[in-house]
Amino acid sequence: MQNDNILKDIFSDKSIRNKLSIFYTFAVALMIYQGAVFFVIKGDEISSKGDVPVFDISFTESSENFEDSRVVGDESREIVTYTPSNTMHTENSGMGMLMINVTYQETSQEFADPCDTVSVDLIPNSVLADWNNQNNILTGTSDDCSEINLQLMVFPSYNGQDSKQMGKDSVYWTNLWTDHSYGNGDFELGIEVNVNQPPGQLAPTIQDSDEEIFVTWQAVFFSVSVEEV
Ligand SMILES: [Ca+2]
Ligand SMILES: [Ca+2]
Repeated sequence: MQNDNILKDIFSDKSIRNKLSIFYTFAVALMIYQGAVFFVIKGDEISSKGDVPVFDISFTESSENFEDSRVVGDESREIVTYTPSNTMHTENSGMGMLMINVTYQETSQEFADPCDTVSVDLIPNSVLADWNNQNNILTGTSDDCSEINLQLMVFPSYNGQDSKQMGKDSVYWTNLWTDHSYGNGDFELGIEVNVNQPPGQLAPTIQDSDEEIFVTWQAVFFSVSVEEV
């Protein structure tokens, strides 16, 4: 009877045998797939659990320039001020640094009148800045009509250099480089003039008595960009 050996009958039936081989092929393929999923996808997941995120931090700079001038009398001191605009503060992440360029010529039009002696100093005040940074140049002097350049580091630790940072999240790094309080206020520059008279000056009516000093303030602002690598 056929009932005596059902398995034998099944395997002797060609169509059933084909169906079974398709089933086994599928089963083997499924096992290979599952193994691949575990070793490739799960494996990656497992190894990345211990990884620390890395962020690219970069800065885009923009500047605001403000030009001013002042006639300063002999042996006098004048103070000129500059207030970075609110627009620059709100449109950027922070103010990085302040640069000041001072120029002058001898304007008396007297023959052979030598350049005067000009001294300038950026006055440390209540405006938040990195006033003690070793890269600051807060004073300068000139007696040959050469320009004077001062600089103040404003946002602590800002140097404009892109960097990679590990750990935390993008909000943390963005907040670290976002602060509108630095450089927010009135910067004050003191200007002193000591005139140098033309040689052999005898007539008191044509003495050199002052000088016009030109000041260009440049506030360098930056916007921070944080991207996970
Ligand atoms: Ca002079
Ligand atoms: Ca002069």
